Amino acid sequence: MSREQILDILEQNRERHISGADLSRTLGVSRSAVWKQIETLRAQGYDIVGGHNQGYLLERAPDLLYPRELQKGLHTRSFGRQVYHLRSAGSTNQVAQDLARQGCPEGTLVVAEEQTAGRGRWQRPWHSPPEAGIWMSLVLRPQLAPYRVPQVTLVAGASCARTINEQLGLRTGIKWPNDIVYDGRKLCGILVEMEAAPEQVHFLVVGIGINVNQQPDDFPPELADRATSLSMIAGRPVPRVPLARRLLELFEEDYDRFCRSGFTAVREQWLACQATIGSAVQVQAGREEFSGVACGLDEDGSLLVRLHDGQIRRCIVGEVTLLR
Ligand code: BTX
Repeated sequence: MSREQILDILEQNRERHISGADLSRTLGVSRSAVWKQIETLRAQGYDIVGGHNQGYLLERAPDLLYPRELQKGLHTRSFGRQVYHLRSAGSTNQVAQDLARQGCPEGTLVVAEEQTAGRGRWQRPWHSPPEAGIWMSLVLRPQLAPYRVPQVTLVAGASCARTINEQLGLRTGIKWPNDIVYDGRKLCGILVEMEAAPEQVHFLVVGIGINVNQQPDDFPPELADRATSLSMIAGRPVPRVPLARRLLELFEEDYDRFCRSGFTAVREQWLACQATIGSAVQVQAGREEFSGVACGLDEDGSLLVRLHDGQIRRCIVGEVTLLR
């Protein structure tokens, strides 16, 4: 007998208590074995009321990113079909990289309730407190030359913005290349890491961090006026499971289009959610720094910036600051 079977039965009977005797008969185990499994499920966050004599009723599944919860009604081919759920991880990108090296299939997902060494680009830290956000990494194995990998960041950004906007009825924007912002504050970040030969990517790990249920006090002082969360914007707690599930579906859809038809197939969608073009920007690209007005997105995903002397600069990678 597995806990999964008990959960299946309780989920199919949300309107009535199921007696311990019925469960033990159906599953062919003793009533005390059933009780032990119920206690374990409670410890995992499942709100099960009742007991030996009254029978059991599942009142509420926890909003934890358990494979079972994420995969309930998940419409994807490969994204999230294999899920590694961790209470705590250093960095889900690191765990996913290790799995990718061991040959895990495309779409393998690593999610953690908390990260103790979450990272952003250039080894910057990513603050990932327990049960407050979606901290996840997906392993992808596209047929792609390494120079096109920055486009995957844009595809993921477009999918994240689309998911958030659709699920919460918001108008968040993408700050090129990898941040989702609302009212100038960062809500979500994307970190794509790769292992590749000169001509061909071996695998990519797409790390996505979405601030969901933090309150202002949950951010460290240095982020207090630069970061926000969905619940701070919406003014209510936001369930993480449906959001993560929908993100897997929309990201797979966008990624498939990108693999079939290239970046142009996703470019319009990126443009529909962007919050960069038209703004005065400062750009840090390697050791170089320049400012101007972001004036377009090239066919290959590069940001076009018009400098003060009228020249147009293309940025393939870099850090953009929006100037007010
Ligand atoms: P980034 O380099 O663009 O942004 C990192 C910067 O963002 C930090 O230096 C800090 O200023 C700010 N920051 C840190 N934490 C937060 C936060 N929670 N909310 C808003 N701003 C913050 C962005 O890199 C890419 C982040 C990817 C995170 C995911 S989580 C799952 C996966 N695993 C992992 O280690 N990283 C990715």
